[in-house]
Amino acid sequence: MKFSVVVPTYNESAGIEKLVRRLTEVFQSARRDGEIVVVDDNSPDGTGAIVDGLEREGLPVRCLHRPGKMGLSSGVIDGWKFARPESEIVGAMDADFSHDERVIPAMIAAIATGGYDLAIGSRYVRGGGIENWPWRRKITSLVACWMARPLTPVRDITSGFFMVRRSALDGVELDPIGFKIGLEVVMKAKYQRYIELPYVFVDRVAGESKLNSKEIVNYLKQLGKMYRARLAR
Ligand SMILES: Nc1nc2c(ncn2[C@@H]2O[C@H](COP(=O)(O)OP(=O)(O)OP(=O)(O)O)[C@@H](O)[C@H]2O)c(=O)[nH]1
Ligand SMILES: [Mg+2]
Repeated sequence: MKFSVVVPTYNESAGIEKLVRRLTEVFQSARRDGEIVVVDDNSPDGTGAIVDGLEREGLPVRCLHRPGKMGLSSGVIDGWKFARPESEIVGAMDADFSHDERVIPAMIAAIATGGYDLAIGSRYVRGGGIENWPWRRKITSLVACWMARPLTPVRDITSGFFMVRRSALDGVELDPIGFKIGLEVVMKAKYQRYIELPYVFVDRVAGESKLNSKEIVNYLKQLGKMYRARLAR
């Protein structure tokens, strides 16, 4: 099964080339036909031009250029539309090496042959974890996940690292609010079985964080909408 991984970027020039090369190696050694779709929001640091150069070099990557900073979730959604039509699996990961690309073959196998429709990279199942985050961020993350527990049994609901059978998204309207596209997919996609596969999250090694208090408010708004929809039903 072919797949496309969407990597949204804003000012990720410090790491994007290394990430694309690493992903290419992972795809090759797992003998999987994967495409990398970078969605760049006209990063002032030239991330998009670097990706165009890698595409010209023949690496399995294409860049969707958007005119300005339009948000992580909307980037992932646009990237899925831009992904080659042959890809039956689509997914998302961050550009800052927080998400372990070596888990991707297991995610693809879970969907292609394991009978799952959704594979989520998870910090909160056995074998998963977080390295070098300050305790304050760890607690914020745990509270964020805990707040969604009445809605879903998924443990790492704020994970931005996952793969999904593309057909599960057909006709599904995803709200591009904020950072948590994974929550939208878990709550709205049409899937039967999901699996959480462990990985160890490492804090970004290069570039600057784009997570700010506005995104925390967006997450609360997003959850609020979902609780209201649940109550209405
Ligand atoms: N295209 C696009 N990408 C974005 C935008 N905001 C964030 N990103 C990307 O989304 C990914 C996640 O952003 P991060 O800044 O790493 O957010 P985080 O992981 O919650 O926080 P840190 O790891 O502490 O930086 C990265 O690849 C960013 O470059 C945006 O507005 N547009
Ligand atoms: Mg990050």
